[in-house]
Amino acid sequence: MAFTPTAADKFTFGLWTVGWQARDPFGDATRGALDPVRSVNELASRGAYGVTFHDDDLIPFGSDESTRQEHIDRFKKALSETGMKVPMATTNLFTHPIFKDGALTANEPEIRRFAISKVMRNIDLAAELGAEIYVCWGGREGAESDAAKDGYVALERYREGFNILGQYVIDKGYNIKFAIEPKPNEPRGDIFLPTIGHALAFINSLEHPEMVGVNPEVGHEQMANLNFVHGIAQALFHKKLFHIDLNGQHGPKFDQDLVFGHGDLKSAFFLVDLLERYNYQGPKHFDYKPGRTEDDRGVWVSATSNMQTYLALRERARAFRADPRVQAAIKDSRIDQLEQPTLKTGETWKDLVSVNVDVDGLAARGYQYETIDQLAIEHLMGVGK
Ligand SMILES: [Mn+2]
Repeated sequence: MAFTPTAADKFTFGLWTVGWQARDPFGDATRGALDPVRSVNELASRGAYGVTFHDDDLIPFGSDESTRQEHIDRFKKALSETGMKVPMATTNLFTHPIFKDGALTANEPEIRRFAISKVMRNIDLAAELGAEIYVCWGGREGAESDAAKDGYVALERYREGFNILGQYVIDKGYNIKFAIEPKPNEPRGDIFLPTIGHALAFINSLEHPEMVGVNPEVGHEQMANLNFVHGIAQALFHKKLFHIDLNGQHGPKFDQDLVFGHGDLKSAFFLVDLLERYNYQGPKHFDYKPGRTEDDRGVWVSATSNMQTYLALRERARAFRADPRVQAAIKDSRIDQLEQPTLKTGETWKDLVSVNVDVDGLAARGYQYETIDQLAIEHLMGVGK
């Protein structure tokens, strides 16, 4: 494909994505460990803007102080040699068995205190590396049995955790905001803050809601059978789209983390259309997993595919919007009338007390959405003209 990613596209990848060794609940790793320095170099050479990491992706859990510093120094050297940025960082609060009952919502205070300490330590590193977004995915914050966890009290502890971390960032003077990543289930049977909507409501309960937004992931909302484009529209509407995780998923089943566009392609098309029309300026972060079937070559092919697919969809979406037939269809279907406020200037509810319209005529009208939908499909397939 003729699409060349550039730094201006702000494509970023988690170290854990290309670095996934493809261990799953039924099978061992199919690939060796990947040196984060190599990941930085490979991604830079393919046009990525930056990388992101969990603390444990870079510094193995339990490393002593000097080992920790060696890992950080090597990583920083690779960043400065390639010009790669670190716009986001996050904490691994799910792999180590200490977190098997959760981190910020673990029943035991000792574990919650350890978890917050682990987050604060990595926030220091995130700030040092220039990250402005700190993602919080609560993969283990949940339960398999409602007998095991009080869902009301768990939210109180979750809120307490975010309030402590928010105060930490304020007191340290860091230029960092948090982004909550919702997911309905997996690894827990049910995870707290399962969707974009749950997270948005929760944020309003915090001491500093302005410091917290969302990091929605394509596959996570689709696992809940929700419309990701609508979810992103609502996050934008509330000015809470601080970050985004792009990948692919085939509806409600286990978390597939496919390459972006390799799941629901039509939804991906309208997602790119929305992000571009509303001028989303944050990183376009790929949180995917190269197939377990792939070797090293397949890993890097799939990394490039994510970026190529985004750029191809952007081109298709622009062509769709520029097509005079689409513009005519928008008018013909009266789609643009949604922009007109319901009340005219100076009107109040009093003007709606007795509304006389042609009820039968309006009810009989067809919208012709089938026309614009087919135009979208034709542009998506590259046969529109
Ligand atoms: Mn996922």
